Amino acid sequence: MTDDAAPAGTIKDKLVRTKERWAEEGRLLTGTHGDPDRDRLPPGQRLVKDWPVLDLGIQPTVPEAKARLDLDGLVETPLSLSWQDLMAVPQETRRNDIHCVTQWSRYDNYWRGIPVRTLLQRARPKPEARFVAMESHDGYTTNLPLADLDRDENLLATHWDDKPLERVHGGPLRLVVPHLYFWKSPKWLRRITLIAEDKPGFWEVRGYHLRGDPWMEERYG
Ligand SMILES: Nc1nc2c(c(=O)[nH]1)N[C@H]1C(S)=C(S)[C@@H](COP(=O)(O)O)O[C@H]1N2
Ligand SMILES: [Mo]
Repeated sequence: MTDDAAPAGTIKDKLVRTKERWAEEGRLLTGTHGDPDRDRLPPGQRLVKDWPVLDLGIQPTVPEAKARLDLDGLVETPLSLSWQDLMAVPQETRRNDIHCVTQWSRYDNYWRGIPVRTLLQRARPKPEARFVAMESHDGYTTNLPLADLDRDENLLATHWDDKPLERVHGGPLRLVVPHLYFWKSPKWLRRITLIAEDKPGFWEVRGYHLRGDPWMEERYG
């Protein structure tokens, strides 16, 4: 491993433009709603067996010595955790399906990591905190309602299939919020900031939905 969080790549401008056009055209919309109690695949999605890599093209190497996670903003106790601090938090496992807005879904992903709720309970959100803004080592940003982050199934994943999470999939630390489209699950996560008003991230300012529920087809908005 290198001793710095070195970016390895450049932004894929073509991918960004294509996805902006999809948002303008409302591509892939079926105009229906899915029922997660009845169907396993959300509307307009297609099942894959492999695990695609999807990002802006900058895949930073984040050595564990430099991996920090800050949880700040509208909290009583801001946290700034080193890798050692993070590894001292009890880990749990989850199994879930993931759904990318570019149409692929993948079933039965087996994660290990830190429950988001453990850290939220330590930081203690203030009553006026209603949204979160997140930032990653590649410069990627995305946002969520706090209620969508504060869920039992959400993990700060360090492992996938009992192996350390690969760099291309966001290792050493990524968020997994399985009930929303996968662009709401930032890889190489660096900071979570609780805020009062919603703040659109990278894809949200380019036509993508503020919340992103795949069952409601909240692709664009
Ligand atoms: N830091 C970062 N996180 C990111 C992205 C990104 O470009 N940068 N892309 C998002 C998108 S669009 C998807 S579909 C998933 C893809 O994760 P994967 O490459 O592990 O499949 O990561 C999300 N998280
Ligand atoms: Mo995506």
